[in-house]
Amino acid sequence: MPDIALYFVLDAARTEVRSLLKVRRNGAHDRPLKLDGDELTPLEVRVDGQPLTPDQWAMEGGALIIPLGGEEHEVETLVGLAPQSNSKLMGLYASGGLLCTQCEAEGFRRITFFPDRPDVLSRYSVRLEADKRLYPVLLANGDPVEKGDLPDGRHWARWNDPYPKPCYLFALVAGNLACNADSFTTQSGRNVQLGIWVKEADLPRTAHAMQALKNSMAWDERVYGREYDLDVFNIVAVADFNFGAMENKGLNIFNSRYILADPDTATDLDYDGVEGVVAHEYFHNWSGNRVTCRDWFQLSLKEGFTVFRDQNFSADMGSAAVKRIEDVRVLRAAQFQEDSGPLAHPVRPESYMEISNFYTATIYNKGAELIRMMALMLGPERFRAGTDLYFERHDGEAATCEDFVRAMEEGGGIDLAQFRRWYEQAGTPHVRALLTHDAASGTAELTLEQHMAPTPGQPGKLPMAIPLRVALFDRDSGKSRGDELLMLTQARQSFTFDDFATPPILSINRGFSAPVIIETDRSQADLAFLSGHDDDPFARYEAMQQLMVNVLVGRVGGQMVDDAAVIAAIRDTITDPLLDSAFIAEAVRLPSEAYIGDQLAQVDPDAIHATRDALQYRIGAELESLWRAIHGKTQANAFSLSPAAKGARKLRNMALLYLNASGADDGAAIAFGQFSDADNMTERQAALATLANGTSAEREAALDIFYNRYRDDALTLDKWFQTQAFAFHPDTVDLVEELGRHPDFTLSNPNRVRSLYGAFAGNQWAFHHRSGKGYRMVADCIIALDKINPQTAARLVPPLGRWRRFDEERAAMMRAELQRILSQPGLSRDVTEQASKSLD
Ligand code: HT7
Ligand code: ZN
Repeated sequence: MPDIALYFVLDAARTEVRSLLKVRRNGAHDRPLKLDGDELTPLEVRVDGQPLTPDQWAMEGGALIIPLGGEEHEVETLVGLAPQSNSKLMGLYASGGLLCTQCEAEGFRRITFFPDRPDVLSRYSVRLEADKRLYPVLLANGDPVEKGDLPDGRHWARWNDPYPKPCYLFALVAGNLACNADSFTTQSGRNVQLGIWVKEADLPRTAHAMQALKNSMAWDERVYGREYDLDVFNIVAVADFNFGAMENKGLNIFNSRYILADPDTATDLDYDGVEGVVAHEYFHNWSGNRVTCRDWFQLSLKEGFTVFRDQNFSADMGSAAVKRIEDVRVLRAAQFQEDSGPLAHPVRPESYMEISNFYTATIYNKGAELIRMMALMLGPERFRAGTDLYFERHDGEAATCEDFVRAMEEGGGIDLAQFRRWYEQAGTPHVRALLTHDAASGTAELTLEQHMAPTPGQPGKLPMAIPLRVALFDRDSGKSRGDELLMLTQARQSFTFDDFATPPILSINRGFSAPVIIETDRSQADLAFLSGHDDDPFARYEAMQQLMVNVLVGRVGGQMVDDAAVIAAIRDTITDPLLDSAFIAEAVRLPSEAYIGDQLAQVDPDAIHATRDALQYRIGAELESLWRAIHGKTQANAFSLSPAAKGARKLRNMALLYLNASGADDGAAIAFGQFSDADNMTERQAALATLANGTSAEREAALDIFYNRYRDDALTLDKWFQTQAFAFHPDTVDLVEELGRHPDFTLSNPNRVRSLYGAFAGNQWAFHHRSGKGYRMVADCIIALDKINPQTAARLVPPLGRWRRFDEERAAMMRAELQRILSQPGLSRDVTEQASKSLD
């Protein structure tokens, strides 16, 4: 399909789409032309200008089948769409008065008949026509070429995209939008017009996104030598969106959550989210658009690589150490859980029922770790040689993960034969590390053993190639001899280190060099040493976490484990003048209840909650005066997004949390004071969250004030729902049930659904309430939402699929809910796949 011309007559109730396809037979065969379609009816079909009668074409499961005689033809179809009734938010749909599209993965077939697969690359010319009063702005991919007015208050615009692209990158937007306009001059001196399009009232909230875009453009030139290739780059923010954003060529469409930010409504985390997602979508212009995927099994080719690129960009824009800690926390929470459950799949999957279910933490975050390991093994110059070769060799092509690995091998000069298993084998490797010391010879020996548990469809696993950054610390001097990169390639392997008079202390998987679970029997004393001395910030953080995990897991298992080492390590950390505040806040944060559960053979949500709460109380009470002092340090200057200011807010919020955990009489009053006085959302929401965990009178007051202040601002009201759903409150399960009936709750907006039910399902203590009510509520939501938006419904299923990890009673109730979901008539393919795999 070398060329496609599309003609849209746009209207929310009834849109007409005429498409003209240049069709060329691909190879020697006599099969008819098959054009994918989903909920489409052909109103006209023409071949080479001649109308076909209905007996000259056929419908086959939504697809249009047209027998064609020659080698080349022009095929024309006309269809009618109803964007305002499209609640799936795939294809062309209406959102807050706008008309917009979402085509990845298979939405284009809901707009027109077309071979909807990523390896069909075509040049697009698009004409949009609409009522000028309702839709004064008409945008599509590529560059604008012509526009004009029509009688009866109508107008039109034509856009051409010179770069052949797969149809999943097609986009249009029509609406009443205001533009934050700016420009960027590329390294070769070309001027690019940048536009961020939002509702007029939201314009003041677009500055951060624009700065992020310009920083991303400069960063991709500097770090990867990649320049932008069109004259315009537009971004549009929409309120109803199934995902974070979409990298359509020259016309990115965003969930407004990842564009709009100001200090009054966005937390520092939200600001970072905007920066990261703007960068991610921009970087796709090369890793995804110029080089795209041959088929959807290769999804991680673009997603894993692009996540790796956006993570490094954000690290360069702020604190690299803290960014790495945050990224690993997300990986462990989302991907390690996925890898150990019924939905585990390789980074390059071998089958799927519904591709939308495969936009997972494994494809994105583990995929990024694979690229990170290759970059580590190659070093910066050879990695850059590999990416240069990849872009040069595959520009304009639909490529595979194998193509990427081969470019790394040839460009970087490395053998990745065994490394390829990371793409094939699902599951997280466990690495057991044992360090022994021989005083007579002064040698230390590190023995590493790896194993991987079976995953669905993969009963046996082969050893992986695991790059582990390691350092040994001399016990007497407190110094290490520096970092070494060890390659663990066998099931069991030993490494020797000379000249150690006394047994050294092991620092392993520094920087989280490989996405594995390390098992060691390092003592609490050795972990305490590393938590205070390790010169790798990630390893230092990790030692602190392990210290805490040992206490928590031991106590949940009924052992009397002393917490003195934890409290001393926290005291040393918060009083260390050389550490920055953001790092301190990360280091002293207790592991989440879910993470503690992951370390146990069976999850006991009540015992975990009580044990974690008790340790939090001890840390709060023992160090109360220090928490008070930290919290009392208010910021002298006006609000700023400098790393120092963000770090100070993060640490102050942590101090507030521990102060409240200490049981101090004035805890709620201090939290309410912070809530009332804050000049920014980071401190306001943290105070609200702290109050929401308790039962004070201030809790209700703060929730009411927050609601009344932000009731007309959907993105900020999401925080009100989310904070209550996340709260460690004894009645969270009942409160969430009530919130599901709140007049501001709606199933038609994915952000709102995720804020309430997504957050609730991530609150281990509340969701796994022994009554089973949490399971029933989430299942009810999935069943109701499936009729409106199956993609978003399917994303709520995985928490129910973790039943094997719980006691028999809870497991039975979770299974019963999965069975109830599966028994619904007309259930979508999306939810059917997730629920049936979860039951297996
Ligand atoms: N590549 C984009 C994926 C996406 C998506 C997938 C399924 C359904 C809706 C969707 N919206 C966007 C986003 C990204 O990774 O950049
Ligand atoms: Zn992406």
